[in-house]
Amino acid sequence: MSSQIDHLLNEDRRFAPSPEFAAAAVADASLYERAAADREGFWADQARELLHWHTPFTEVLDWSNPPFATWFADGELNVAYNCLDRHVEAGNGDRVALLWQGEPADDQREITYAELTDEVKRLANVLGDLGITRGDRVAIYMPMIPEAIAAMLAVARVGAIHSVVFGGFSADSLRSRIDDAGAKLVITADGGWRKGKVSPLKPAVDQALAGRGGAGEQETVEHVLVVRRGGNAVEWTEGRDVWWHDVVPQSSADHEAQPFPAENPLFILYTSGTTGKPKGILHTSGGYLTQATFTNKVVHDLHPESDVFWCTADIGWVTGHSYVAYGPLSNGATQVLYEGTPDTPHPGRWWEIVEKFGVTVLYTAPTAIRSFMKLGRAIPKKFDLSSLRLLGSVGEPINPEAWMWYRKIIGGKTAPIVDTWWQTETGAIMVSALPGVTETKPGSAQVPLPGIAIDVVDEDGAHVGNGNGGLLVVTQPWPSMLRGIWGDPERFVETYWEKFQKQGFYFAGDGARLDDDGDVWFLGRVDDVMNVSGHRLSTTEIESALVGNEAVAEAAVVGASDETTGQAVAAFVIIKQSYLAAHSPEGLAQTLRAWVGDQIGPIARPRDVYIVEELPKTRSGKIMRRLLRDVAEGREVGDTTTLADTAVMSVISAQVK
Ligand code: 6R9
Repeated sequence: MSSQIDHLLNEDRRFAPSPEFAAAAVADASLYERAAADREGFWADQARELLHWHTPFTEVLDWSNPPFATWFADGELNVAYNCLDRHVEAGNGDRVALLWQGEPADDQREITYAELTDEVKRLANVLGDLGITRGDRVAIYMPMIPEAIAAMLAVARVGAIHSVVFGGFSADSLRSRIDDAGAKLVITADGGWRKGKVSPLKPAVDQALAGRGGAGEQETVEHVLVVRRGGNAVEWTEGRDVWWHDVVPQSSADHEAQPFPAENPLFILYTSGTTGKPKGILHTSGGYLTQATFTNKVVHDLHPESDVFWCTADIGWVTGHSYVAYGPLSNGATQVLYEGTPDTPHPGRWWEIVEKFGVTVLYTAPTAIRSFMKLGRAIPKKFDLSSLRLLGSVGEPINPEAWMWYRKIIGGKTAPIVDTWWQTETGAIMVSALPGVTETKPGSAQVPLPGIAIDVVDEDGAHVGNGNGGLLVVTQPWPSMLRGIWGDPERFVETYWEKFQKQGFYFAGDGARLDDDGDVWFLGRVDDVMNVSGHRLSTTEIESALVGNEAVAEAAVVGASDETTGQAVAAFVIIKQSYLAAHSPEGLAQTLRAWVGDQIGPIARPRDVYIVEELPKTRSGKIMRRLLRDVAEGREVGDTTTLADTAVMSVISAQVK
């Protein structure tokens, strides 16, 4: 066992749920028992209990043609009906669905389930007028405004397929996604508010669609539907462009939701990150909605009549699909939707929102938590956060120090934390503690959810056993699993199923380790695993050690090629302001090198420690280590188009030189 495993296994802090929390929790241990006794029956129960089926299903899972699964295939439902109409019909039309906060402080709207249902029905009629029918693809390129949620639901309502493209992506990224999906309609806004000013969107759509339709080029887009939000001037293509406010309010609010088969495609979502053509991950309706609804309910302990849920993710990534658009609305919950950035107009904006709306359940990413840590506790302490009773984390491994800070400073030392592992491909949460049931452990995502079968295996697919590291696999199909890669079934098989073809396991691409209790610790993507002098080292492990030092606010580690050791550890660290003032950069680098050596072992001691002001991140908050590797290896920095802030890399390159 390597020294880094020992380091992780040294984590002995445990937090049992309080008796009060456990007593009121949605989940209880019987879920595990039921699922263990009959996995498919368990999911069938969830699908029947949590959703309305226009036509009840009799089949559960069909796995006769792996890896192509179907779930509940002979059932019929309407996803939007499940998220809207049924709540109104049950007498909850007056419940607030969206507590929307625009970035400018006085831009605020409360939208009830009845109002949102109305808006979606009108929009569904407009989509019909624009020629959108079942199976058509609609690109959505919007800021975080209620119309964005309405757009997703209206597309779902008519049985069409949405492809949400993050509003910060470039015209080129939008173009390639429109092309790959063959989108017929683009729904956008003139612009949205970001960092204190209007950030235009429509010009990028115009640019993406400009000069198309020539010889050999097939322009699939027929119309662009535009919400007025930013008030910025926009160009207009007559006949193609349509203002939302010219057509939606005028349209009829009578629209009956038609049933569609459970396997009707719901959305395509392109995965960000690595090189090459983006993959259009395809999700369908019944299984996806079952697992999104179930996990949102039990993992976020959602009590729709009393909770105020806030998932801070943008709708441009999967967390915004499952835990902003679909999960909370299917559960009939009240949620906050915030348009702007966390630091506008002041660094306490999020905490101000928590106080203002009385947020009870907060779901966010480790990168956000660490950037708040960097600013210091004084900022959140200015606000009343006592409404928060449960905290969630997603997107990256959360290092124990950030976990503890989250618990103490944001959660008032009482709110349980659920560290939830899943992917665009899995559609919904797969590995997480159940609040009120599981004793939590800082840094570990812990256990598969009831009904989910995972394992940690070696290169040959054999279970590694407790105390060992390996690769995370999903060993049984699950309801919200991806159904394929849009237009590329071969790539789907190759990417996820070929590696463990013999066993029929889904390969997630994540390294993981089982501790002595059998709990799962995620170690980052396997492509982020370094090999230093023949020792396997995880980037996450070393980052976690660095952040454990009191001087460090944030850290990113990469393996840089090294003549003698194969790879060497290169660390990029952000130092807390107070330490920067009092210490020299050389002294700090020296101290941190020794610190990592002490924490993990000499093998993990970074060769280079670069002190920087910022780290390159994607819009979903993932550190782009590939770019840091370019810097550490002295290469020209590669493609930065998926960065949230494309200027960051030139700043870092300049600082490192
Ligand atoms: C939901 C989402 C998926 C990748 C995944 C893994 C990393 C997500 C994590 C986590 C450790 C967690 N990841 N949650 N790693 N602990 N709780 O993030 O989807 O954008 O597709 O990313 O994110 O590496 O493979 P997506």
